[in-house]
Amino acid sequence: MHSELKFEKPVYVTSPILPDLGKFNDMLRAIWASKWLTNHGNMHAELEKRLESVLKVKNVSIFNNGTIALLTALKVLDLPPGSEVITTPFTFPATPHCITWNHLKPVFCDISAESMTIDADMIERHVNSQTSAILGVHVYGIPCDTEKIEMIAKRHNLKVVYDAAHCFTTEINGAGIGTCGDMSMFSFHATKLFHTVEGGCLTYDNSEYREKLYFLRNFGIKNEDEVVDIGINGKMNELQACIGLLNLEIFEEEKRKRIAIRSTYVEQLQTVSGIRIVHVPEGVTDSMGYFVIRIHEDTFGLSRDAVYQKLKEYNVFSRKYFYPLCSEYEPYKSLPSSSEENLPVANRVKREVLCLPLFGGLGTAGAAQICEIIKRIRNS
Ligand code: T4K
Repeated sequence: MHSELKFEKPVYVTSPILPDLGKFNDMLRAIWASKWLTNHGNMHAELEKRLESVLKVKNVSIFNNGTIALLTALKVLDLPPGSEVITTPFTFPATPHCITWNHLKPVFCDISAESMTIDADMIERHVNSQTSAILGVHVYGIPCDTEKIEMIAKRHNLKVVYDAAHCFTTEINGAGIGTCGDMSMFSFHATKLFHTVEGGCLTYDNSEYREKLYFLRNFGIKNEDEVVDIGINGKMNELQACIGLLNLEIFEEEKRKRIAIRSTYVEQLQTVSGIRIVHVPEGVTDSMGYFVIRIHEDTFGLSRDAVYQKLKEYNVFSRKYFYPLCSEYEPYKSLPSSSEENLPVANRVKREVLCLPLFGGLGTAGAAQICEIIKRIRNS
């Protein structure tokens, strides 16, 4: 232990941006005056409109969190109850849970060793007469093989939904990632680059979904006399929409700081043998949500878990997103598709990945200090 390298205060994997309190107060005054606190208010409408251009998509429907948004996406697509949805085990629990809450069955497909997203070449071996959709996750903002997935979907008449929780402002060759598939979900949780404390949205090309989602988000209420669907309460309140509007003004500055921090990490870690830095592919803009390394135990000399533990001694709290795999969770572990033989790549990758702190306040000096700690850990 090199105590001179220990951080005074805990350094977490992320730290949220926060708008100027004075500006927030000004907006709160407007909300106080209107006494309109939730149920599709002005701030809500304004945020939805602004996000359409920021995300470069045709339609945005915002929700009170990403999970409810994803739940509603699968609902609006009207998939046959009990049908199967092919998805990845290398994700946050929300992804398979949304499938299950919709009375659909998750079928886990292995991931690609390089992108760590669902392996498009493996999807078709899981397709059968019960399959209704594919739910891919652009993990850490690395896009799934959207072209191949859409070809498979066309061939078998399947819907495609993307969990783009990590993808705020990710673009593929200049196009918003939210234009892919039938629908995409973005998370605006406090731990994301852009946030509304809790929140999320759906993006989609087909404008027919807009009205349906509007009803589904509000209990299925069409008007005072009619309830037309089995909806949920998925509305974002005005205070959170207000935080969102203000955070839209500052997230780019945060992104620039993160780009500088990322450069420091890359510069200092790329020559450390046993560490592989995860990059987005060419043509893709990095959403700067995560800085991920993959640790090769034999070459590095220590396991990922050992590095994770040792970093804690220095007050650095990295995260093992996504370990364990969703297929190992109690409700899913007995599914046939959860077997280790079906998921060899995911079972390897889950032991390699480590998300290092990435947030503007860390500064490049903080990142350099973390790199130094990692190098010392390796050589100790
Ligand atoms: N799909 C995917 C692929 C996702 O990754 C997620 C969410 C979803 C769907 C669901 O979207 P939402 O329904 O959440 O919108 C965190 C987030 O809570 C979660 O939103 C996110 N993914 C996941 C990757 O990360 P935890 O359990 O790691 O959170 P927690 O509380 O340990 O926070 C991580 C660190 O962030 C803390 O150590 C400190 C820092 N932090 C956290 C909070 C909440 C702060 O500094 N301030 C804060 O307010 O899940």
